[in-house]
Amino acid sequence: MSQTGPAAPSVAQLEQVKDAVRTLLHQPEYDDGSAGPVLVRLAWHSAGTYCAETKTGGSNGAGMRYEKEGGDPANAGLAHARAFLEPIKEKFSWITYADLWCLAAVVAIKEMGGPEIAWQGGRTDFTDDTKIPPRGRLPDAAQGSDHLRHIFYRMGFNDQEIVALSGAHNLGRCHSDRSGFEGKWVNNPTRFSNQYFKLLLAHDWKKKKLDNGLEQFVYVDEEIELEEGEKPEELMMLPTDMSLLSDPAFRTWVKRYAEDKDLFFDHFSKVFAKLLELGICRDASGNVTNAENVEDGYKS
Ligand code: DDH
Repeated sequence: MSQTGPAAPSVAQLEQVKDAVRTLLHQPEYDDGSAGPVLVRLAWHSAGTYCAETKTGGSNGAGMRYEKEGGDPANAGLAHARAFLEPIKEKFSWITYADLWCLAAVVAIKEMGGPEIAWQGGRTDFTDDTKIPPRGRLPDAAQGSDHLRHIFYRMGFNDQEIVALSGAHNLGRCHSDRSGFEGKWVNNPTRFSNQYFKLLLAHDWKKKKLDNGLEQFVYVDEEIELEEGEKPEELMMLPTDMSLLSDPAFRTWVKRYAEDKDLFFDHFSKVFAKLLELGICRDASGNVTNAENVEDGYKS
């Protein structure tokens, strides 16, 4: 391992980047007014390619800058998140894309009312696409619990962690021009909470076939008082979300998180930190030992 890398950024330098992310989150013209949800998805998809057995994929490298990963249909729409962050990368060129993507998600979650998440830097960026893992490692929303276990066990997560991670669907929405699914999971999709679990349990979700042939689950609140001309808002769940209800081991955690917001926040904080570290090896002082260009990695 090289000790020749630049010094790790100071707390003050990191604070400047975090401040810039906080400012950027406010996007009145975009979706529900916040860049937060799509930034969280960017970090998750950058890390979620990890395979514990082959030790490939993970949050190092920022491979989505290359067509091989960025052009994967599973990553449709994440160009918006990368574009949001580009001016920050330009201004603070010392931070790598791989670190910035993960840090932005941590800042976004906190700003949207979520828990504090431990974050460590040191990821480096690939300089070509040769280390990008094959496509097909991210979950397919049309499938069920066997698929979820196949995908998330490969990354090294257990059943409890799968459910906790899925709670990120408190945030954001599905876009018909990205995944093909449509709508949001909760009424306020820019506020981090355990509402997703509460709604999963509370409602009688009905299957709905979309014009593109995809099936999702929906619920319309008939009780809600509407202004004249207002249409009742439809909330949605993906087939994978519904499998958290039908699978007994997953359901136990759905119930616990619906009942106990603090427990969910605590578990989410831990599991999201673990997600962001997938594929990163560190020595005792926290230096990354397997970065693409170790010489360029920070030393503490
Ligand atoms: Fe997700 N997710 N996700 N998701 N996800 C989508 C949106 C968002 C699946 C499918 C979809 C996680 C797990 C799963 C977020 C965070 C996380 C969309 C819609 C689909 C489809 C995309 C679009 O049309 O724009 C599936 C399947 C799984 C699973 O199998 C468990 C996890 C683990 C996270 C996480 O962050 C820990 C977020 C945030 C969004 C909203 C994005 C946006 O633009 O808004």
